[in-house]
Amino acid sequence: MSEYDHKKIEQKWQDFWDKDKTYKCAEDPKFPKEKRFYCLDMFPYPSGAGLHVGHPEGYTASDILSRFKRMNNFNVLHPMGWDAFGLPAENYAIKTGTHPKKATEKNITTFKRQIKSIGFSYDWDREIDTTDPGYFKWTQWIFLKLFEKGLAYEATVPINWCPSCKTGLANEEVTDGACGRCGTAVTKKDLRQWMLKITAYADRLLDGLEKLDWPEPIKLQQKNWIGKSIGAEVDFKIDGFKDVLRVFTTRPDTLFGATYMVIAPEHPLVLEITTEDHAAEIQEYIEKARQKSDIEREHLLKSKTGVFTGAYAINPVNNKKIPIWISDYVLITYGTGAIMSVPAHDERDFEFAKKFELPITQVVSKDGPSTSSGQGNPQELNEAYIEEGVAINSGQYNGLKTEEFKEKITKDLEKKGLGKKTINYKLRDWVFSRQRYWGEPIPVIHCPKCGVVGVPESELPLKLPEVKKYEPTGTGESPLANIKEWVNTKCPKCGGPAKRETNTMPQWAGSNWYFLRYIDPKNGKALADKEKIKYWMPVDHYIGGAEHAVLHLLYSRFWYKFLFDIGVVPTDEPFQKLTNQGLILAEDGQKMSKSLGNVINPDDVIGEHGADAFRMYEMFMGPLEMVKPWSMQGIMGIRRFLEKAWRLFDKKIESKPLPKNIEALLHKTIKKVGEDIDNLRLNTAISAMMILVNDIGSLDYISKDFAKNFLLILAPFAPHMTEELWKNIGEKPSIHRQTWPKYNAQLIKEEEITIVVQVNGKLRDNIVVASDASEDEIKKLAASSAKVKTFIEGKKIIKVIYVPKKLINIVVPQ
Ligand code: ANZ
Ligand code: ZN
Repeated sequence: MSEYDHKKIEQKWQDFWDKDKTYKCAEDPKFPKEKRFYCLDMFPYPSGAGLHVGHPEGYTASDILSRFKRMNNFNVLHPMGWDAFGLPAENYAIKTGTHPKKATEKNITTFKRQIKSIGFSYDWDREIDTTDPGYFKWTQWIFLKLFEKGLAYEATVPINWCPSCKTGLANEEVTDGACGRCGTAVTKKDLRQWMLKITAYADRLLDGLEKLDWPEPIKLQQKNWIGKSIGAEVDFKIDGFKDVLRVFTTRPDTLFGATYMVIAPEHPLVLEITTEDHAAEIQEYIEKARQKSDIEREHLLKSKTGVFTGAYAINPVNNKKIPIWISDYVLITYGTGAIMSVPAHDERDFEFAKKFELPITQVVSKDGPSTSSGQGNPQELNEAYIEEGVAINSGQYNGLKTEEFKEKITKDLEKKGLGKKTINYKLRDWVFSRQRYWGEPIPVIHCPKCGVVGVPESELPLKLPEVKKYEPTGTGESPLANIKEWVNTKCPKCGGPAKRETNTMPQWAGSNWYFLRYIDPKNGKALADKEKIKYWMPVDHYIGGAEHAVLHLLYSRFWYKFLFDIGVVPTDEPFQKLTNQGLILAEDGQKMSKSLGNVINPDDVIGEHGADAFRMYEMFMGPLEMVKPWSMQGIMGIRRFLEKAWRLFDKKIESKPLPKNIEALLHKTIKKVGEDIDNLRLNTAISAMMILVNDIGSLDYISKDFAKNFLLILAPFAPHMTEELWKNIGEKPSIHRQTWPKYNAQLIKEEEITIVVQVNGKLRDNIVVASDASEDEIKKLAASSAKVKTFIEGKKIIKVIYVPKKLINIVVPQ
């Protein structure tokens, strides 16, 4: 009896696949466009900690899918690379003085060794590294194009600033007011920045979501992030001033219920309108607000704070004088930085009004003035009524439904020059510069005469200069600013003395477009050949973590749409289908973390149980999208399955066919595994193969036909073991170049059962169904039998009794 020794097998076949270039892929004209398949993984950041068991979860799923597609005669592009710029390598450089490139290379080596040990079918000839100048030349090239088109621009803006990392951060990099990298509380700092005008694409980024086959929660997160709001801007006169206070509202129909105004502490009118007796209090409040992040300020549950300015506005619909307050729940960065408060119909306003005893006037009711809920004694509202409804207490507009009212009043205000229809977005332009060393230099030059000039394309890539110290200067300039020889240069336009931009790009830059570079990784003339892009794009299936719901996936879509606009790519959405893998937790059900000491190291698992067991276990843990805890027990179960499968091949392989029921089960399994892979239901595919192995275990022989078919369907899951057994049964490697087996539909059909159909306990018919037909199917079939119909037609069915695989009894009134 031979022993299943994964150590002997796995390395051997990995070497073979490397030499054989088994997974090499090219733009073969043999495969037309509809027979190519681009299966993409979210490429990893090669951290110092090495591969995490979460990485191979998505990678195994995409590998199984890629192998399956290849076996189904698809030309499959399945590449891997490294998202290697980023702060950890730089922080490590600061600590140890090691060049970030060195640390990065070392980490890549580790990651690559680990990934290769799992036997994925990547075409390694297409490997990319975002820190390679041959790669980032094109990241810089895209930036130059954005700059040429006015979509990359300079602005001095208050940005999120991490005092610990000493760098600016994008909104997307701030979590609950803290730096997403180090957790330090983020403050605001006015800095000159490079910005990308992603807002110019807001509508297209929104509309494009419609046609994508993505998980709904991800689409929703993107939608909310873009945050399109249709409403109106309305002008309120300020009592005693020439200035007007402009507000943005999504509910102009509630104007009659506006009982006070709130403006952001940073609003330019604050100091002007504040009366002397309130000045000190206002000053103090402004100071405090400055120290809070937007997220803290917006938090719904937070108790509201605010101060009265002493000034009043005039409500344009009823000329009532209403007080103007400042409060930090109004953000200067959204709308006009000022709101009309309608406490009866907005939760935040309601809470504020209660706290400061401001009047609450109900102006919308569920069903109009005639009902009890409509006649509001306003103080009776226990909470804001935020639903739409019918107008009350609104003068000539009473009785109008919310939608009509909104439209009508917006038009009326427009006529009087008091307002207009307005669309607002939550999406902000993207702060694109970082004051750090380890990123792509932004390829522009500042000339005192010509202004900002792009580095000529012929001078790309603009490489990073060597520096001695990697610490950011802390003044808001990157370490590059200290390298005079690099900074001082000539203006490409006028030839005069000029200075290089010293900011670098954020890590997102390189990961924005990497999937295009895999298509043509060595091209020196273009980011990728146009015909090849046309052939491969869009990505058919993208698999990765849900934590990229907004950042990476929104940025990539933005750049891709831009590349579409300048004619570089043929479509305007990069990723047709997206699947998110669920987090893998530690055995204790907690997140894996070094500090808890519960991290599972893939190297250990593979060493002990083998890559095939590791792969299959990760897929068997549960549905791919689900969050699930690791279990050593579980992986041992998979290992035992593989050993059992291995021992099947100790049996005699005979030319006689298998017993009919097993033959049928084999073909059913072929069908099920294929369908399951197509739908990424990999756990149930594995269960089906387990049942097959169990059932055939009772025989003392297997057939050649069984041997081949079984190995073929197991091959995408356990590529090493199946390759070895394929050779052992006398076939030529590689099994991974074979065609997916066809199942025999006839055989499956023969697996049928007969069900007795009764009406009120009397036999009326026999129906024949597939043995795996569902209860529902069987009930429907029974009810549609002509013989049965005559007894039940026109009668109410009281109940249907089903005895699985045997009998159905339909009970009707006698
Ligand atoms: C009056 C009103 C009455 C409002 C009502 C809502 C309900 P979205 O959907 O997020 O766009 N708002 C406007 N600018 C604001 C700012 N800078 N900071 C905080 N809140 C602001 O929300 C738009 C609504 O949020 C606006 O409509 C405004 O309150 C508030 F029954 O105006 B509303
Ligand atoms: Zn110049």
